[in-house]
Amino acid sequence: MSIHFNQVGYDPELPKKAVITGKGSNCVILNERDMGAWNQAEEKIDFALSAPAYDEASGDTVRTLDFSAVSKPGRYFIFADGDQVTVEIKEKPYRDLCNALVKAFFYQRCGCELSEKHAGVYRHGTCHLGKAVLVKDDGTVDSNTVIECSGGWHDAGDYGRYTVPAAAALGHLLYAYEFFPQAYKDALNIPESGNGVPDILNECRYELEWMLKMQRADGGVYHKVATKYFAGFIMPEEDNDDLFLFRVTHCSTAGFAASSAQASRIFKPFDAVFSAKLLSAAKKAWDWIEANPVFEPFNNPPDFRSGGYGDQSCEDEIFWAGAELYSVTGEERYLDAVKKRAGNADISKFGWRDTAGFGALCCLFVLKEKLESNFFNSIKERFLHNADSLLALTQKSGYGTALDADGYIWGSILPILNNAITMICACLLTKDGKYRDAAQNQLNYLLGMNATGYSFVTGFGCRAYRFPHHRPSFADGVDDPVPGLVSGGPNKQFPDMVTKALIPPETPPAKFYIDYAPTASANEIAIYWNSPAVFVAGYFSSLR
Ligand code: 9MR
Ligand code: ZN
Repeated sequence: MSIHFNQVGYDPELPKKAVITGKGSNCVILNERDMGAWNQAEEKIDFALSAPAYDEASGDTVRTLDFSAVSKPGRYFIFADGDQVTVEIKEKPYRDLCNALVKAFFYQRCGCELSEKHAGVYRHGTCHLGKAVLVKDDGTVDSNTVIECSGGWHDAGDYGRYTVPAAAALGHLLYAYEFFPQAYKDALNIPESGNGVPDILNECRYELEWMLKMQRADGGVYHKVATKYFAGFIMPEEDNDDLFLFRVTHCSTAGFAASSAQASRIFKPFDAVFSAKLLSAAKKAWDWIEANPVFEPFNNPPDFRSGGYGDQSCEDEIFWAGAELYSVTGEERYLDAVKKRAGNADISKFGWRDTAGFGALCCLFVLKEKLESNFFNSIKERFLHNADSLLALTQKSGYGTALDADGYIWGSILPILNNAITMICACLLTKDGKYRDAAQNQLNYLLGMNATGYSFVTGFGCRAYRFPHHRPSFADGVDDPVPGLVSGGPNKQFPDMVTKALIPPETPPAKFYIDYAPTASANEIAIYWNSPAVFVAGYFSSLR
């Protein structure tokens, strides 16, 4: 395999790139229509490749094929170096992808049945309805605190439900909707479809209703609900172990304040009552943070094994929450908190640990008219400066990937898509197409233009990965995995034992990947890897 390309397709009017790892210096592109009549081909068929370049992250020597000149919709064969692939140029190439990336959240729903009507062969029974009992940091149980907290999405390939990553996933989804509403329809065949609310918001509401249950009367928000150990590779309805609730943390509370305030703004035109409920919950969470200023990092109690999601600071969540709350209430105290933290905030990060990027989006796009110009401009300048550094990173990479060789961590798809978001927003701010083009390379990466040659979305692409570390996909007896799930991708930094045993240690970082379900460290899926993909695919779907 030497042609690495976007297996889902190319938009007729956007740049078209593929990466070739073989030896030749040119290639042939032929429209399917012209097969058998080479010499009468309507379009140019010979394409020169770029000069060879060494790509550090993969160890590959690569040449870039730029076939932007081909713009007629159709199926084309690319021949290079003895390899042959079929690429598609078509209108709205990312529409189905974008829908599936959103629908994937429906498949992650917990606490309800997924009926055949909505889930087809991926249907499953009701799961995780039991009440959860609070476990203290020392591992003992507080039997006086037992709550009903069913609902929400399973976090990832496991069945835990964690509020910290939930806030980040909601941040991506809600901004995706707010920036590109035209990309999201009310017809994904989920139970709420047709209710007049776009399904991306219906899906967010499912998570928000659960998060509201995770809030204590004093405003604090519990960190997570999970079983003591990760379940075996069984269907969710078969996972009947006891559920535990984990204490209120600063990051879960501040992250909840941020995403519920943001949601209250976005839901207002659809459902004023729900919007008001979210706002009052967000304010209460904020007040809890103010009343509890001493940060206490979270660690799993001894012998408890679900996702940790521990963080060393919640200043970035407070920065984000302050911005969202200011946007809804106009109260100066929230703005003061934003200003106080802006200088130290890493404003181009949109992940479960670092969330200040969402606060920056609020400042740059939502609060634009409300902020003093000095403050606004300083954030804008820093944001664009970061985007320029990412642009430089993509130019250094043979695959055009916005990630350094040492950036292939657990869930490397997150920084890659995260960086695409920064570049997309830089394009929205400046109208400079160079950011859009560099962001497009990250979408191409997701869909196969990467060193592994896999498309990292199940069901999308001729070489889509097939064996996610995802319990339902493994246990449901269906050959194909649940569609629309994004893999975490290559991870050399922190390989699990299975990956270590199977991949030779000298393998370069961008290839430290195997499409094999047991490898949690490289082939798991997670809600906050799908959600940035929803943003990026939504942007590229909404361009024309
Ligand atoms: O996404 C998380 C990643 O940043 C961490 O390095 C990794 C190891 O702690 O955990 C990842 O999150 C997992 C979570 O702990 C449990 N559910 C599955 C998540 C994705 O692998
Ligand atoms: Zn469940």
